[in-house]
Parts: sequence; structure tokens; C-alpha cells
Amino acid sequence: MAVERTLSIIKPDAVAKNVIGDIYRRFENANLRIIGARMVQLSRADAEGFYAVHAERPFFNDLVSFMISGPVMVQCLEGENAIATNRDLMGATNPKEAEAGTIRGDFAESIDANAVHGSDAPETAAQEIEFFFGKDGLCPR
Ligand code: RTP
Ligand code: MG
Repeated sequence: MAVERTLSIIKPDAVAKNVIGDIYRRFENANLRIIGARMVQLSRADAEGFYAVHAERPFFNDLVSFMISGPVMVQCLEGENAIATNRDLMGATNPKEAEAGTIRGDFAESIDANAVHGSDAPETAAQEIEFFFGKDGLCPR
């Protein structure tokens, strides 16, 4: 397994529930290191740019509106197999299908308010990390 980086977002619903620390604990328990972190209030243009890959999907407007409804906590995670490890911690996109003990199983309310985002592949991870942290905004160690 290779050391990878992935982009994680704690979405407005989970920030509002005051569970950032609980979610960070899960990352660290899974041997993922937080090598960059920012709390951000996204603008509509920011969210549309971040989710441009979904622009033609029927849920795009709901997704963008939700992601700008309050601040989000954005982090770059690094570790062995980080992309899949984070997706396993997150659980299924639809919380009705997410297992108990996953972040979405424990905290998500709906397919929109589903607590977290995680990159789904190395290429998207690299793009998403650069979107939030630029070329030199990380503290790897
Ligand atoms: P994410 O990108 O947020 O980590 O979630 P994901 O990979 O599990 O899901 P993705 O297919 O990339 O969709 C991005 C977000 O859009 C919302 N969505 N709504 N109404 C729907 O059918 C629907 N499908 C997706 C979800 O909030 C999902 O996280
Ligand atoms: Mg996705």
C-alpha cells in the first residue's frame, strides 16, 4: 500500500452538530494524519467550482445550496491507502444505507446533509487538495 493524500470536508450539518473533534478522532485512530486544515464559509461560486464535476446532475443545486448553508471544516489527510481508508470511515453516501459506526451512519441526516465529503480517486484528490490548499498550503511531516 502506498502513502496517499485525500481531501476531507466536514459539511455544514456536522459542523453545526459540534462533532468536528469526534470525526478528527476517527481519522487519527485510523492512522490518518491531518496535514492541513481550514474552516471556510464557501461562496456559491466556490461550491459550484468545487463540485463542477456534478454540474449536470439533478441534485447539483441542492448540493451547492447545502454546502454554503454554513461553515465547513476542510482537511487534507495523509496515510497508507488514505483515499479508501477515509471512504470506509465515511460510510455510504445515503445515510439510510450507511452502517452504524461509520461517520454517516452515526451523524448524517439525509443524502444532502450527509456529514462529510471525501475524495474518490487519486486524480480528484490532487485537484481537490490544490483547490483548498494551493501548492504549498500543507504541513507534511
Ligand atoms: P462526497 O463527494 O460528498 O464525498 O459524496 P459521495 O462521493 O459519496 O457522493 P457523490 O456521488 O460524489 O455526490 C456528491 C454529493 O451529492 C449529494 N448527492 N445527492 N439526491 C441524490 O441523488 C444525490 N446524490 C448525491 C450527496 O450529498 C453527495 O455526498
Ligand atoms: Mg464524491
